[in-house]
Amino acid sequence: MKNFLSVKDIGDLRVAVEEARQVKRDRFAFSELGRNRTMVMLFFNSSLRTRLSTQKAAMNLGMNTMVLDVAQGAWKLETERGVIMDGDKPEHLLEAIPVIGSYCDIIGVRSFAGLVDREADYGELVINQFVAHSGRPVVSLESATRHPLQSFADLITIEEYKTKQRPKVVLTWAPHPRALPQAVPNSFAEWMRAADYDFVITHPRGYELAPEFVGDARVEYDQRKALEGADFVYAKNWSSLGDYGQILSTDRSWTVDAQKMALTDDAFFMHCLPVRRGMIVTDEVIESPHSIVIPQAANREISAQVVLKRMLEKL
Ligand code: AN0
Ligand code: CP
Repeated sequence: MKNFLSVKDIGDLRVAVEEARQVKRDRFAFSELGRNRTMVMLFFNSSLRTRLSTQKAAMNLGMNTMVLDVAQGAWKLETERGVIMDGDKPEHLLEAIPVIGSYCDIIGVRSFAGLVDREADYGELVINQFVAHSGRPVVSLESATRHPLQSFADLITIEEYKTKQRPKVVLTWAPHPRALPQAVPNSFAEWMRAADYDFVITHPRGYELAPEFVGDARVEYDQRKALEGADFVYAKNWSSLGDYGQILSTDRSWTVDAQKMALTDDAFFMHCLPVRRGMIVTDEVIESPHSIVIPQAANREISAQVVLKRMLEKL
């Protein structure tokens, strides 16, 4: 695997899920593979799970890891070409990227959507520069439009918990006080469609996701109708795409509560975390035996390890 930026980079999903099972059975089976190999993880945004699970996955493979928080201690980086750098950013990405590349074998990058310039975000201007100029395989740790390590972990989790061949999976928008990117729902939709589940997306009007991610998935504006008979409920907030980066609603009638879960076929509750209780989901639902958010987060180590293992095998 050269880069890991979207579902396209993983190939056959059945093979990938089988490889994940293998890694999970013995996560130290390939601890020689990464010997004397180094991974740099670069964070433009905060993280708990991605930082720890990806670092753990790299260590399981015997790699050395270095983590850099751009906002804490590094020079602030200019990302646009052609600007006169007379502001607060002393270094340009175009120098920083090859420099970082010279110190490592694999680069992981987290760079969220800015939610101001839709074209720049959907053109993936930051992560694409890493692909173009680092000379190293690049792993997305959540880019402007996708979060593939999360979606892969979501797929592994659904495969572990499903009791039907083709479960009904419902992605539901839920309220949040801050504007969030569309990366998690975009990516989730892309992977669920590739997995060929019975996949439904529900959100208030105005929260339509980009057609290239929705594809032929069913969109149902009535959340209750969407939840009927669901086997998995995946909650997530995102800001508007049409009215780019805006919060159009904080309507708490969309919060996932026990009444909503009662409409489902005893569904499992999922969320990528971090999650705001009382906004996205009630305490009762997230603490219920059918909440699988913790095993879902634990599978982040597994998805990262499959991806890094494949990259190491190609170095
Ligand atoms: C981020 C998002 O919605 O993209 C990261 C989720 C993994 N969430 C927040 O910023 C709260
Ligand atoms: N789900 C996820 O990516 O979490 P972090 O933002 O904490 O890494």
